[in-house]
Amino acid sequence: MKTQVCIIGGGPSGLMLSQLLHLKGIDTIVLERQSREYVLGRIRAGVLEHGFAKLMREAQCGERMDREGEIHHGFYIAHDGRQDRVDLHKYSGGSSVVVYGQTELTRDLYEARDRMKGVVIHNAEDVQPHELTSAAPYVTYRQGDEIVRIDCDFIIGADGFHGVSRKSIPKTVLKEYEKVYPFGWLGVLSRTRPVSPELIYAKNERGFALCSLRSQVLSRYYIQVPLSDSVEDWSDEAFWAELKRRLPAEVAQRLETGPSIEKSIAPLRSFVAEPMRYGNLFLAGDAAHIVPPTGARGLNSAASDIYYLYHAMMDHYLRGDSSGLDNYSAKALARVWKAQRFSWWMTSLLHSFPDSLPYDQKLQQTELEYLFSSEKALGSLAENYVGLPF
Ligand code: RFL
Ligand code: PHB
Repeated sequence: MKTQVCIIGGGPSGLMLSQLLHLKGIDTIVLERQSREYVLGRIRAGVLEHGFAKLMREAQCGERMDREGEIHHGFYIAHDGRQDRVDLHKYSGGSSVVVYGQTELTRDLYEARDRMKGVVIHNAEDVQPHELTSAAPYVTYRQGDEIVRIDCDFIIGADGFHGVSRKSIPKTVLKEYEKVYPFGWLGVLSRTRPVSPELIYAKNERGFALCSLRSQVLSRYYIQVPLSDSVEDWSDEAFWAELKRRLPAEVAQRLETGPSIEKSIAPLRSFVAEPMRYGNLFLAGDAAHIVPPTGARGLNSAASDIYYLYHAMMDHYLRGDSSGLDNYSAKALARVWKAQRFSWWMTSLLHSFPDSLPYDQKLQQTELEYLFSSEKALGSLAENYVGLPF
């Protein structure tokens, strides 16, 4: 087979780039290791910044998001027996975020790819990029007993944190920066009415908790748990009881509980790989960088990578200008590190750290007091949460 751009990974990054390039007449093939049902079964992001929403519209995939997604102008931080609201609209100069699940957005992208007869190959096993520094790179994969070869101009590694693309860059070239947190988030999805119309991030000495939602009938809740815990350790009853303990009493009182329809633990990690280009391989999204979910930045950092790559590919194919491809890594990393900083800050602010000193706890408390006493500090939080410009 032959294509212009071979994309490894059929998550939001890979599908979005494929769709955008297709609309500009640039040919792509997407290789996804899992089945479509498996990809759509993963429950991940819920909060999208406007930059991401804009890209969905540009990809002609924004119709359902605009109809069913909720615009949120603020969220709450519960701490020290109080609930303070962060007015995103006021402090970010009129911006907001969209609450729309990653599952739904991925479904919309798959539907658009189908509608336009885009090639997305599922259950592609042993995907391997080759000849990355040559002018004729190619990708191989196995389907049953058959090895298939795809010749292309460029390979995009959009295969998430555990993918093969980043690993195919020589260790002498790649520098990895990593911080692993000593806890994870246990998440529960339930068909219950959300406890609050806006998200509540709760700091509690028992650990962090988050009340989020997917719609007015679908709630998403998280609690911080030690890394040694597994999903089997947490019955639904135990989860709801612990969540209630970490929320302000009046919120806990009105919390509607019900059976979980999904329950999983995500370990918290920060990670960046540099550079994001090696020869004709370009990394995008979680393949190159991971943030702890506290600042809702993961998918949104992927969006800026895709935006830069999309424009760089257009310049290359439609105008013969490759400067965007040459500058991609530096440009993408500049924004990636700002998302890293913000996610680290919000994680440090709201979680309980097992080895923290009384001194650290005092600083955490002071940071929160400062935040809600300073319009400038709130402005900084708001501009990062709604998304820095691409
Ligand atoms: P994905 O979604 O991991 O997709 C990569 C795809 O590549 C496939 N793959 C391979 N395909 C072929 N060959 C191989 N060798 C392959 N290896 C892997 C995988 O099957 C998969 O389909 O990466 P992508 O597209 O870059 O998207 C990134 C986002 O998924 C991620 O950043 C967000 O989910 C992070 N995140 C959040 N981001 C936000 O912006 N807002 C949020 O509110 C938010 N909440 C979250 C989150 C992530 C979470 N978890 C579980 C880590 C909440 C949670 C709990
Ligand atoms: C979610 O709804 O899954 C969600 C929302 C906000 C976050 C992280 C996850 O910061």
